[in-house]
Amino acid sequence: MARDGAVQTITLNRPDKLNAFTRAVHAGLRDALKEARDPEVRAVVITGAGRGFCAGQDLTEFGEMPDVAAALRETYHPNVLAIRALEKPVLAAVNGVCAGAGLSLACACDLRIASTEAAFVPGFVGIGLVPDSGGTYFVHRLLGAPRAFQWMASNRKLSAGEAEAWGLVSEVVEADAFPARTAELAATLAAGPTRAIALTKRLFDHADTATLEEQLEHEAQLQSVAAASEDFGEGVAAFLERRAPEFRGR
Ligand code: LHQ
Repeated sequence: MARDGAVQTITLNRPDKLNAFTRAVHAGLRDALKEARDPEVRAVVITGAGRGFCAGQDLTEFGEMPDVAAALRETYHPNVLAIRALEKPVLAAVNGVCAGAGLSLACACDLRIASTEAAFVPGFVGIGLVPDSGGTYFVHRLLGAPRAFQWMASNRKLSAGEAEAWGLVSEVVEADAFPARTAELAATLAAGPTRAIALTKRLFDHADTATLEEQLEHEAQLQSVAAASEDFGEGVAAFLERRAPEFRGR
């Protein structure tokens, strides 16, 4: 975990095993996401050490998992929910291969960029499992049901370029330029009006299941919250003074 100004970077760090999830990896992620709640943190990056992003569940720990559902509830679910609850943007910087619950983790984030070295593998179906850790929820929203189903029912490895063409990632960057581009994008996000960005995230999370009437009402309510922020005052003042706004995230 590293802090650079208002950006907190969380690096999954088991490079020899492509950062596959163990209990220790879950615990580290949980602590880091807790720390990311600090209001001084205005953007979070999740990435992987070495050549992988995250290969999902460590398959050698499966034996220690007599109750799979209980293990998911205890280890994966709190972290997925913590990412969605963070009131700031979370960027998945997919540096290398992601598979299984590692793919779900990337998709739980607010946006994804990929290195040319990245690849995306469903994983679950390859070992006879269903997508979990939000895999069905997020992938189906990102790709649409037909494409998501066809992909998750195969175990096809998607290249970074294909992932971009499908809209799974918003940008692909040459591997040697990837760390710098990640830092640049994270800094731009961190310099934004954090309250408004967080409220937008909340609105998007509800948009799929709301009626239009409900969503209009939700927007109106959260707009009154955004309109009470200091950053709104600064945004309007900067516009009128013809200068760039200096948002402070409150
Ligand atoms: C690994 C893993 C791995 C251990 C690579 N475990 N060592 C959660 C909990 C409860 C219930 C069920 O579901 C879940 C969620 C899930 O995530 S289920 C899906 C689990 N993940 C997978 O099935 C993916 C397995 N990995 C792969 O298919 C490949 O490794 C990928 C496509 C990710 C990468 O392939 P390569 O680039 O060819 O790398 P590699 O296979 O050579 O892996 C490098 C090393 O990492 C190797 O270790 P070694 O000591 O031989 O160098 C692998 O054994 C290890 N590794 N994934 N999930």
